[in-house]
Amino acid sequence: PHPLHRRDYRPPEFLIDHVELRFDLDPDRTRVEATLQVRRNPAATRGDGTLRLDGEQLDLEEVAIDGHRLSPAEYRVEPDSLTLQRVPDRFRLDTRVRIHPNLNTALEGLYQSGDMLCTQCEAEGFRRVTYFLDRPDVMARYRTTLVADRERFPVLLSNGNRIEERLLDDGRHLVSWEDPFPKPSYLFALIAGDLSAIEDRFTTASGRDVVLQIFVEPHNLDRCDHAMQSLKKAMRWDEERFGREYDLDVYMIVAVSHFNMGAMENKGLNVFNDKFVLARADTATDEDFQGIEGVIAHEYFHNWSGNRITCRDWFQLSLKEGFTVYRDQEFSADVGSRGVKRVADVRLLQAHQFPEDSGPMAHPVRPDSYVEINNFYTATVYNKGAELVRMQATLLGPELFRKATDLYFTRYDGHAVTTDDFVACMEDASGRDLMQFRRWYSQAGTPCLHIEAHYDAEHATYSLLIRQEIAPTPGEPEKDPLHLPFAIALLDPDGRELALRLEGEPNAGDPGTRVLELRDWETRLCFVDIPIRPVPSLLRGFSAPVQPRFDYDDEDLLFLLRHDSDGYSRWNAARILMQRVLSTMTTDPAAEVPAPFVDAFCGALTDPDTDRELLAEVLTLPSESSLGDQMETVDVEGIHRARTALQHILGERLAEELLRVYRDNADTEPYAPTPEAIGRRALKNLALGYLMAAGNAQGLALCRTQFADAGNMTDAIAALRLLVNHGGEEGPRALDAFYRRWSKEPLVIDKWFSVQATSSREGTLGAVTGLLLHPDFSLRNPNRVRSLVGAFCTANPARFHARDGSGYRFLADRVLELDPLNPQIAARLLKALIRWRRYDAGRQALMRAEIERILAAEELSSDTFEVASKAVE
Ligand code: DPP
Ligand code: ZN
Repeated sequence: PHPLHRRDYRPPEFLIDHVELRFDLDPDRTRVEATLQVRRNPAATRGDGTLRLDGEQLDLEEVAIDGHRLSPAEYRVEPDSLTLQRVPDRFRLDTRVRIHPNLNTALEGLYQSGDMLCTQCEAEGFRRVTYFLDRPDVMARYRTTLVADRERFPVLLSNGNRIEERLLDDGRHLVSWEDPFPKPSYLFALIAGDLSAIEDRFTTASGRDVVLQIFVEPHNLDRCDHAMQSLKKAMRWDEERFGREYDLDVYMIVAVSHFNMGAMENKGLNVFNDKFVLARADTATDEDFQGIEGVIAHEYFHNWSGNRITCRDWFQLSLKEGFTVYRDQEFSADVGSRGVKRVADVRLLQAHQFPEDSGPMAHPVRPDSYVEINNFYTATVYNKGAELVRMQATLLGPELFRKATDLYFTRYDGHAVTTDDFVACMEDASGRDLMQFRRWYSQAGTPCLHIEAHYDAEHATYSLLIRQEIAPTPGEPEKDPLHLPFAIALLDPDGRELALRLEGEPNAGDPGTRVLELRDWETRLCFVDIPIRPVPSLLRGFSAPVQPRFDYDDEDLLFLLRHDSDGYSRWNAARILMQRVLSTMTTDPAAEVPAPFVDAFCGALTDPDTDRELLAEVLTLPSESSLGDQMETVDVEGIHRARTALQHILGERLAEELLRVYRDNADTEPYAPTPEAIGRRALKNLALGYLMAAGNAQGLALCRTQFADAGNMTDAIAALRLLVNHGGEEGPRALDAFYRRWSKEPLVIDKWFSVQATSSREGTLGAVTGLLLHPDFSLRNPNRVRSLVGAFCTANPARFHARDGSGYRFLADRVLELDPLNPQIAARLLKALIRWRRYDAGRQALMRAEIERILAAEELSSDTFEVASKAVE
């Protein structure tokens, strides 16, 4: 497989204005007839009239140009294309192909999920449906006719509005859909199934009446409410915050159980992984409820940031994903708690994007090359991309940013554009120069900010020296300094924010946060009129995706933890304190836990004034993986031992307070996923976790009761996880009871698999290997694979990184089994192995050997090949 390069982009030589599709649907054999209106692209250089259409795994039966059937000598079929020579400047192309949805285990194109048929066309799945110019800069209007057995597939959906529906005389029926908006092929969708829907309505700001429907299998009808409420909230929010209205008469969401990604924003017909639709208090956790709200909103927001305005090519993926993630983050912050949301987003970025950015697959937010685009649906493109939009919003301020997004939506409506076009709108609307800022899109790697501070009591000045450092990444040995917003406050001894005046400025502003801009490798700042040594609150709100390095003393961190009004900064102070304690305990198992640390932990735990959800974030120890990220060489056993020991110590020393927190936060009202109630449950279960880690007898009794009586899945699964980790006979018994109760609920059974895969018990790999044979396990369902194999390999470092390499062998075996079935999922799993250079020599050799074993396999998908080969380059 060869890489594609961004610099090779050329406009398409031909355009397709209109597409007419007719599907005779059958899981074994589906016939697809396509009529394409093709014409030369006046904006492209004229070639010799050769038209090469993308197409994979299609059995071609017929091709005709302007009604004349071509003989096989007049076209060429290759495994990935259909080529026609000397075509006219404007013509009608008819093709007829057969496809086999029930053999499609890759879940790209048209496939079978349970009893239904569905599609996934992003990024390049449409070429498995019919021959086409399958690239996002070819935008066409679609009319789609679906024909299928009426008993088996009573519901037939596609994009846009329904324009015809009738019965045929052979027991089949026909439904036609027309989408008035031109769209790229990756936004095409169809659904056929025996589905029920909940229905609601929404009236847009300008008075358009929209029908909202969520389609699910009939037995799931009672768990769509939260998704529907989330959708309506998102529609209103986008009108208010971004001035964006919905544009069709109907908005449909369909939940399917076999899905590679989270969800898909097809025009007017979103297809969702059912995990992000279905929720009822007893089957879904608070995290699930929040995930649903976020993903429903994300896909809805794509209607403007993605569909009306799409990407010119796949190198520009972050144009729609970075911007849409930013939009869904802001939505969740507005409808929930802003501080908590920011902390959660930063935690995610640090846990997934930072490691990616320093590993062998590091790439810029706008990549320069790829072998397989499916490998680039990454934390960098999505989450770092969102941070780039956030920084631009910060640099412009709310009014100008809104002006800039308005300009973007007007200027490019109906077009396929680039991230550069997006930044140009930011510049044009604000008059600012973002030339240097653009480097963020083209340069990989996480910058380090080395910060030094000096307080001069005599002159009452506080000066900072900030140095940027960016380590080389694959293919990019030299880096340039970045332009970034740096938010700072200086706190007086009472925790109040000072009014800040930089040397040379006439007046101080109001007390609070100051956003400064850094551009150079080195920046010196001097604040004047600072009467007393302040404590700096740095990079407030995590104003840029960088790693700040500042040598705080413990006292200042304890002070920030107590006083800082910025949620991120408090959380960060707690993290650094915890990392320090854990790092000492990792190297010296006999080390004492400092008393001020325990006191501060206790103070936060019993702080009545802070949002409980934020407290739960602040009081959670850094994960083993994130502790490993802080070390030169990851000390797998040392970290696990230290973290377990610290949990134990805190649980023991603070038993009384933890028990009180547990009792004070018990649920009294019926379940509701409100920020307040979510916070109570989070804090309660956090307390229970520490008690259980310490083997506290009362804690154990509470945990048993909670497991037996839980009125919601959040509490049930938290108790189950603790009982399983606790060991003895109780864990297996609880697992059995849980399985018996939920065996008919696939999404709950996913959790049952996950709890076992992430158990810290010694025999976990054996248990996980055994579960591969469980009748409910299947390599063909991505959610199931993620819940067992994915969870073990990414969320259980102590067991996955077993010194004997058994975890690595287990993963490589699964990748090799999965690759022929579903390359996307196989390649994604393999990413758990690629940061082998971070480990000791023994583990390095074992990990590398497994990657080499994969590379030596006879047939490898381009997905898996790309990840494996880049890992050992
Ligand atoms: N475009 C989808 C999303 O991120 C992923 N396929 O919403
Ligand atoms: Zn998206």
